[in-house]
Amino acid sequence: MKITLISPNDPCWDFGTRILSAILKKEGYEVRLLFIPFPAGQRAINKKDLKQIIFLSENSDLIGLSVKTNYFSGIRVITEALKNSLDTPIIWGGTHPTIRPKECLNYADMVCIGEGEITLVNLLKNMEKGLDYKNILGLGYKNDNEVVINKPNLLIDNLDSLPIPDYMCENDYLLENGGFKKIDKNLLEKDLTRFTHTSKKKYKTYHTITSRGCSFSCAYCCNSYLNKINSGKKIRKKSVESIITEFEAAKDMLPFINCILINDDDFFFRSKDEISVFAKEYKERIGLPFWITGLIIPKYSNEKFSLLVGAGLKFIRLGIQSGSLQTRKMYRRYYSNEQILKVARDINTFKHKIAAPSYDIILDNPWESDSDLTETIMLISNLPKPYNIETYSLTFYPGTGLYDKAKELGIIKDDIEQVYNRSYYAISPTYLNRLIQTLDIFSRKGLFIPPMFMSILTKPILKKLKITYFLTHILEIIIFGLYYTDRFIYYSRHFSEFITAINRKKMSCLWKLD
Ligand code: B12
Ligand code: SF4
Repeated sequence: MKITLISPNDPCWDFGTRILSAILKKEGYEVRLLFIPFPAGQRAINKKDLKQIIFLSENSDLIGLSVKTNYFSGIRVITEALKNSLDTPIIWGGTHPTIRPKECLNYADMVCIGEGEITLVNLLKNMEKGLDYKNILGLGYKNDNEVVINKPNLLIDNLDSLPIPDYMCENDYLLENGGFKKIDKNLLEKDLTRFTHTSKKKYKTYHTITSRGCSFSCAYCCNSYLNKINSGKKIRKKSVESIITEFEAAKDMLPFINCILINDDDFFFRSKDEISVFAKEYKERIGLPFWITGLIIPKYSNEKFSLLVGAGLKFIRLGIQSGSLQTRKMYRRYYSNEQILKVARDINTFKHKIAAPSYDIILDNPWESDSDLTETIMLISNLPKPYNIETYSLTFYPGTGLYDKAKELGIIKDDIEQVYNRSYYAISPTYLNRLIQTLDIFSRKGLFIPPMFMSILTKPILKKLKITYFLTHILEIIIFGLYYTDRFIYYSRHFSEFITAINRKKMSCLWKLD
């Protein structure tokens, strides 16, 4: 049987699709992968591209599409085009169908709820044998006009049982400007260079994830929903040996890689002993610089961090989210500013060995007051230098506590426009948001604004004096002069988000309470 899997992600970081492909190939199925990287919240896909997608999906026995909320609209357009031209059954899987299966069944014939490995193989086996597949766990489908959602499948407890993600480039295609290109190792090599956390060196990064789930349940994150449907089973991890074996295989498959990026939600969940074994094995058997993008403040340990730096850790990203205790409580992130500063100071002691750490901040929270934002600004300006700040515009993903709250209060009236099609990069250009972005721009340039100066800039009196208008424009010039030039390469990749961000400048605030 032949299966086409369509991913709206970049070829270098769709772990779900890569692992499904490996599983299906192991079971003897023929797999074709189509990567159609969508900029978040945008749906630009033209007729020529759609024709090629149809052409490349022809003669498949099943077409599977991976759907995150931000890609719902684009995937819907592709699905409708496929349905208009082919009779092939279509299944959607991923976070969005897991959370909103009924909605997805308006477009797809079937949906996969939760992890796809077992469900997809069971489905294909039954289809192959002509057996009824309607009782398969984790499957949702339409029975005439009735929607049937089966119970979710059991989670894969032993992640070591999974095969190495499929990077064989046997039958993979990437949609770029000008149409689909067959992915070979050369194209993949270029692609792996695109996403680096430092512009100074062109890292060819192998992206991966060594665990599934998170021990936290933040109010804006889908893990809060997944933790519920997975009956409290929060986190599963690969053994150290299995991780190192994967990295060795990655080096064999992709001999050009010179860096590894671990995308786990919560890597520091591992015990000190485990991290110590990992560090030793990694240094001896892999020896490449590596990055970790999931460190949660309460899980920080200087001993673990030191072991990882010794093994080659070069970059770390942490979520602070807000400097306001009240906002963090709302997010269910329970730690104090003192804890954040302590972790930041500890990390700073490694500054000669690692790149500047990156701190995530969430903006555009409709329940945050100016004084909450001021606390964030003051916290950032007190962080030990150097650092980078990544700002995101709060997006209310379905299934999360904050989505429910925003819906109840009438903040979200139109899910498609206000959630699905919304770019999480489009920060509203308010004065205080600008100040935060300015701190980031300055820090990226190695310049740091003293807290005293920020404390003056955030004084409410400045607003009353109407000086904010003037300051905003000065900051705008700085932003365009430093920020956008500095991030030109990044934004050329996310061009439509950049345009959205500029357009948003015309709006005063994205989320307004009625
Ligand atoms: C690693 C990660 C990333 C990585 C890699 C993204 C990727 N393409 O997978 C990076 C850092 C790039 C990333 C970016 C983003 N991410 Co992210 N990310 C994750 C994280 C932590 C793990 C995802 C993962 O790889 N899991 C392991 C793999 C094996 O699982 P999986 O991808 O879900 O796939 C399994 C099933 O879903 C299913 N499945 C998936 N597709 C299909 C298709 C078919 C046909 C079938 C049958 C089954 C199936 O089977 C797979 C194997 O079991 C999740 C958190 C989470 N709990 O999932 C967030 C998460 C998926 N990300 C999320 C978001 C929003 C984003 C961003 C859009 C925005 C942001 N601010 O982070 C960007 C998008 C950038 C981009 N262009 O893709 C949200 C999605 C919310 C939603 N409702 O859609 C999540 C859930 C976190 C959250 N905020 O709540 N992310
Ligand atoms: S710590 Fe990160 S991954 Fe875990 S629930 Fe919170 S936001 Fe989600």
